[in-house]
Amino acid sequence: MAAPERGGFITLEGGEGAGKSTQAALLVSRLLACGTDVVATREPGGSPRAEAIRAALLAGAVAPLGPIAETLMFSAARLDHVDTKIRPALERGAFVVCDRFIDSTRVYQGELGHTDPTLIASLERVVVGDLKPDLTLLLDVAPATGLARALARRGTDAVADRFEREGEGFHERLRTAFLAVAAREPERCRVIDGNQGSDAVTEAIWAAVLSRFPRLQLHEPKSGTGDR
Ligand code: T5A
Repeated sequence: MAAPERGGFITLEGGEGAGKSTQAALLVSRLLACGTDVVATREPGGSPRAEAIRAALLAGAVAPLGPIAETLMFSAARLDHVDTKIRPALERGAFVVCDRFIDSTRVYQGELGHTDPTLIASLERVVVGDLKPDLTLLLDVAPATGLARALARRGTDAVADRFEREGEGFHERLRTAFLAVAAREPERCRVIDGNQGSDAVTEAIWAAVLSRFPRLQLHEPKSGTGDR
């Protein structure tokens, strides 16, 4: 029997509060409506062992060990996530929609954390190998908008995570670095204006997905059926 066609690997990237989780969930619903097998996941985390590492990273427990240790921990989480969840899903022909992936490491630990880019590239080769995303959607928002959204969602009583605690200058640099990463790989990355209302962002994302995976058009429910 022929092996199933490899599914599509889609990642969403961007700064804090850019709308990644919101749009990832909407994209998953839309892919499901096309009758596709879809796995929704996120980083850091996505598998039980990687989720345990996520808790330590976002609580800031690893930061005192320094930027290299932090980079290694993100990579350790990714290794388990790729091996136990992403690769098996793609091999069975599913779509994988992942909230953050390699570009977050390149930007947060590399560009902003000053971890040597050759170390980041080596880790990427070992951990991810040829499993690069087919499509990366970069949600680009003004840092103040993203931070205000993240704060509104969290509520004022909850504790900000390690990265939300950084100042606005950090988030400006984050935005610039994500845009630079996308510019270096234009065939993989699509920049989506995340400052727009949620519906407009959803439509821009779907247009990018259809352009990368035209076969989905054949399975798309007719508009107006409310079937999304
Ligand atoms: N990290 C991660 C690294 O440093 N290295 C790595 O390798 C990886 C993988 C993850 C942290 O880890 C770092 C990066 C991060 O700092 P997280 O909690 O997963 O932490 O953080 P984020 O991914 O940044 O999640 P956020 O929740 O902050 O942002 P999202 O997912 O982009 O935003 P979302 O969808 O939750 O939306 C936030 C709020 O805005 C509203 C939503 O309803 C929600 O209330 N909203 C909109 N409002 C108006 N208009 C729109 N278009 C809206 N879209 C969403």
